[in-house]
Amino acid sequence: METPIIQPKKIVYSGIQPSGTLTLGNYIGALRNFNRFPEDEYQCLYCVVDMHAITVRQDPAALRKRCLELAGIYIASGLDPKKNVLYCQSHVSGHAELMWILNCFTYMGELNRMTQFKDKSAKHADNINAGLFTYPVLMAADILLFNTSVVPIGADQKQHLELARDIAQRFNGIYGDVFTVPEGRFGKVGARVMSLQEPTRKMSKSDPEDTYIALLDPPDVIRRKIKRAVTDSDAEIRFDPENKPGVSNLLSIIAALTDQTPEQAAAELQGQGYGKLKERVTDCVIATLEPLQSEHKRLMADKGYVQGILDENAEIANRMATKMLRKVQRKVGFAERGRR
Ligand code: AQP
Repeated sequence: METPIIQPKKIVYSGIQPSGTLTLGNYIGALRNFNRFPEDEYQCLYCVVDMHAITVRQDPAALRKRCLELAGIYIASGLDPKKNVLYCQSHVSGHAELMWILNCFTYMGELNRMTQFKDKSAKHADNINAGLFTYPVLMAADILLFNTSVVPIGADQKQHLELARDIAQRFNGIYGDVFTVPEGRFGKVGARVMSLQEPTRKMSKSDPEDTYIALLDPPDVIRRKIKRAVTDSDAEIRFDPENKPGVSNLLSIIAALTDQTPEQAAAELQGQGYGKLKERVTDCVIATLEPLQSEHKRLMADKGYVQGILDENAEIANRMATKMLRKVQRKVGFAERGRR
């Protein structure tokens, strides 16, 4: 009998910063897509990227607390910690070690073009640190460290992913096929959820509270924030992001949470006012978040369990990372180790 050929599983990798309370943007653009990879084909790693978070000044105690909370959100959103590798970036030193090597294969001109750097420098003019500038190289290291094939992310990270691909191809061009060149996976709807108050800007967890819906906001807060969301002065419910950004953003949220297109969501609300549109958004958001919130509450009452998951999974991630790191170190010519 012929032995069946077992294909190695493809690696899926993504991370979220514990830089604030997660928003509906993080959920729709990234988190809810993490569950969509069949386990017989994919090995998924989801990281709490605390090293990225300190590119902006953080309160240490609050950051530590948010790392655990974010791990809880991963689990509460349905990621089984026995089947997915859920871990903290700072527990795996390979991220920083690979980043240093990749820094030497990234050009200043490439980093200068990154729009997130420009946006964040404008937001944090008093702290434009080197980490903010080299953030995309750390992101490339996160991804390439595990030979990742697929990266589920929001549209705002497209440019960073392109850079990771360029770095991988550049490195492979010099040393042979070392890295898998990763592909981005973006949701069809909701890849860019916009601010409730300035719907031409993305919803961001480090912006003022009334601009975003936090995943852990109670129903009355969700209702209030959506009620105050910016729309426009004519009362037509139409999906037209250029001319009606506020209304279109609300339609996209409904569409993303009900697996419709925004046009279908608009058609269902034809002839009704913005009050009805907002009620519909509120209902969809609350129905989506309620189960996640109650599971998260349960998990946070047992922090030891969540900490245990992070510790166990960091060991797995470390083993996987070290294998790749040693390969890269050998390729660039670092000194041999353990050859006596
Ligand atoms: N508004 C959004 N719409 C769709 N996707 C989004 N993501 C973030 N905001 C939106 C996706 O969430 C994942 C994790 O992002 P992150 O927290 O690591 O960093 P970020 O993109 O910089 O997100 P924030 O909320 O704006 O964080 P802060 O304010 O801390 O910088 C990514 O896949 C991202 O695309």
